[in-house]
This record gives sequence, C-alpha cells and structure tokens, in this order.
Amino acid sequence: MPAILPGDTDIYAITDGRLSLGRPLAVVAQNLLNAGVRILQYREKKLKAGKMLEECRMLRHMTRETGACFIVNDHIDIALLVEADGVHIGQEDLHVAEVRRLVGAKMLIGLSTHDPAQARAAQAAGADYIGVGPLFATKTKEDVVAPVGYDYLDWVMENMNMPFVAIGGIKERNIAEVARHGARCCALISELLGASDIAAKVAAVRKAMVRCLQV
Ligand code: 3NM
Repeated sequence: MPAILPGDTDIYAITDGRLSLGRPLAVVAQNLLNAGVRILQYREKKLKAGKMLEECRMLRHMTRETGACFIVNDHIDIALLVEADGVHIGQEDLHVAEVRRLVGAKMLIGLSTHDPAQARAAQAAGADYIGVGPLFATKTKEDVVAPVGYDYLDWVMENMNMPFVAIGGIKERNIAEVARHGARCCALISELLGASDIAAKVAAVRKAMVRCLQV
C-alpha cells in the first residue's frame, strides 16, 4: 500500500510528550488514530535514542493496525529501524539528496520550508512533501523562524505543485481561514495534544475545516 501523503488527508498529527497533559504516548496515539487521523509523526526532541526507538516501535505497530502513515522526525536511523513510512527533516538537517541515499526510493521525505526558495529547492532535491510554516506564532518549536503568515501559503498555492502540510499555531479557531487559503492538510500539535478530549478536538477541527469549504 503506498504511504498516505499530506495531500490525501486533512489532519497531520505530531507527538510531543511535554504537551500531552501527562498522558502516556500510547493513550494519546490511540486517541488520535481512533479519531481517524491518517498521518502521525513522532517528534520528541528531549529523549534518548533508546527510548525513542522503543516508542517508535510501538507507534509503528499501532499505525500498521489502523493503516495510518507513520513519519519519524529528524532521526533517519530510527525511521529505518522501525520501517517507518517516512522521515521529516528541517532546513539544518542533512540535505534531502543525502537522506534519499540513506532511506532509498520508497520512504517518504518531508522537509520543513519557510519561504519560496526553500520550497523550490525541496522539490528540486526530491522531497515528497513540504511543511509550510510557521503560519502563526507558536511556542511548540524552539528556534522557530518568524511567522510567515498567509503570504507564503498563498505563494505555495499559486506556484507549487506538490503535497504540503500547513503548520504553526493552527487551532480550531483559525483553521477555517487556513483552509480558505487553500490548505487541505494541517498539522496541529498543542491544539490536539492539549485537549482533554482528543477525539472531540479532532472532530471539531475537521468540522471547522469542512465548513469553510462549503461556504
Ligand atoms: N514546525 P503548534 S511550526 C514543529 O514552521 C513545527 O516548520 C514548524 O506546533 C514549522 O501546532 C512547528 O503547537 C510547531 O503551533 C507547531
């Protein structure tokens, strides 16, 4: 089965143990997957590699059971070890071409981009999808660049022909506007993980996205 890309679904969920209200990763992930989330990225910046591998093995198992796409942030070695569907990297990580040499043709490579030049370079280098953001201010990512607002998203809509995921400060309250600007797949971290009822939040976010498309 080919891996699901951001263009194929609405919500791209990303883990962060520090924002999960103390709930275990297994519970948070199960809630997200039960709510129908079809792309899950493991993103933990402060854990040791051994722990990350253990957690990724668990998420790989859970995502296989539900047919969801599993992406590992930053750690190409762990992505390979657990046979993830993809790896997501940033501008300061290994170049996409080098990552491709390591992971082969089948594994998806996602690259965070923050401006048009980065988007074009990502496509030229063979990335399978790009992150487009941060749309709004966010406290979730350290060393994050200044919000790019809708200008960059609008530019991507007009000029790029590849799957992308909008990210950065996206909430239930602003996702309709993001969708109105053309985003069909949005990544939300604090909004989903910080919800006391994750399934209800996923449903509400979806509803807000769909409502905007019907106007
Ligand atoms: N990447 P929240 S913004 C992980 O712009 C990440 O590339 C970004 O978290 C980028 O939904 C971001 O809590 C954090 O704002 C998004």
